Amino acid sequence: MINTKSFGRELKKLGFDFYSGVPCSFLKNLINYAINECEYIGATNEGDAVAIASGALLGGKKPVVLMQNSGLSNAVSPLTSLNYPFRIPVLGFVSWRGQPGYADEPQHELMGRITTKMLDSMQVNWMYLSTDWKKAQRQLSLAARYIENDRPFFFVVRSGTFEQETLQKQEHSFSVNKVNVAEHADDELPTRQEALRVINGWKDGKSVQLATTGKTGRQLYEIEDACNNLYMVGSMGCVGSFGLGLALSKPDFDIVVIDGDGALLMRMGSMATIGYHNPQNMIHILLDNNAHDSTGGQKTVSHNVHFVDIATSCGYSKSIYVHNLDELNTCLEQWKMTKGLTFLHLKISSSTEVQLSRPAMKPYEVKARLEKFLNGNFSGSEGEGS
Ligand SMILES: Cc1ncc(C[n+]2csc(CCOP(=O)(O)OP(=O)(O)O)c2C)c(N)n1
Repeated sequence: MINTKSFGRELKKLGFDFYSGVPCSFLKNLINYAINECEYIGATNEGDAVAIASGALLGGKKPVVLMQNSGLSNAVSPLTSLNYPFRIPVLGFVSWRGQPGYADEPQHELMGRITTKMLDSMQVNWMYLSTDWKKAQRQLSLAARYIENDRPFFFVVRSGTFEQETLQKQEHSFSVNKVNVAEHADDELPTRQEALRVINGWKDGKSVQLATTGKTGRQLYEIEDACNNLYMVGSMGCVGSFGLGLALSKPDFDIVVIDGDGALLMRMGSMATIGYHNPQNMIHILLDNNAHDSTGGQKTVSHNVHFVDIATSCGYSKSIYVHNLDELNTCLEQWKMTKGLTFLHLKISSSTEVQLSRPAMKPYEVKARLEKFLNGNFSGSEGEGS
């Protein structure tokens, strides 16, 4: 068995001190260590944990994700369509429930057989974590080298790998909503392009715009490609979690998350995590066209959902229904002055623009450019525009 504290401190020495995950009993001692001695963001879903960790990486952290192998399936979308194309390395620990030859419950049997095959298929480098301390130390150094080369690395963890680590603290604080503005007028239904132009007008040398999967990113790119933009081409639904990880790790930057109704509905659990952790420097804007516009305009059920109330009950400090572009502009102006985790819900028209170009840069080039911006290597006007 490995002494969990020594292992965690070894990880810390290598720079890994930011964790996100969903618990597994095989990993509970490492999770307890992370809660006791590091920053641990408990996610509602393993895919969101990967996205939170990925945002934190852009913010300069070396993040770790912890998950049961059942949850690896939840993480496939970001691992294949965020971490892979953007070359965002995270260090993962995935438990090995259902290890062939060992008695386990039936729901783990198949996943136990395919866990490492799934990692291989996703081109994630991995190793079984040794229970021998010296070997485990060497494995960690090797993993750190993979991470330095922008590739994720996962350890597959067997039962009984970590010695007991007792949980020292459990947080029970509350994030409380202070402003809730409900719908009280007719919607003017601007186009997505008009809404994005207003949002983009508030971009400055200290803000980052994260645009959700599909046409939102493509349209923002058309309006203005900029070093402080990130177009989330894949990993639908992950933009909020990614924004959370970035906002927490870069508190001096304003993080503007631009979401779609289909995407937000896909991973709505992330709002609970965002609301709880409540980064003051994040605004979450939902452009709601009641459709999956990017894939042909199929209806979503967003017309039946009160997002402002959901954000309110999740603990967003301010949650505001926005009826038109003037209100959107006013909200952004006020947010620039007062900050606080804010949710804006704007209904937009469902009419789709004919042809939108796609970012000419590769996702990993967009990431590298944003990292450079966040590290202050762009100056003056460069930081504000293309
Ligand atoms: C996990 C996953 N499922 C499905 C898709 C395909 N897809 C890409 S964009 C999109 C629609 C997104 O809808 P919404 O967030 O409402 O934005 P809109 O297209 O309306 O701008 C879908 C279904 C995907 N990329 N990833």
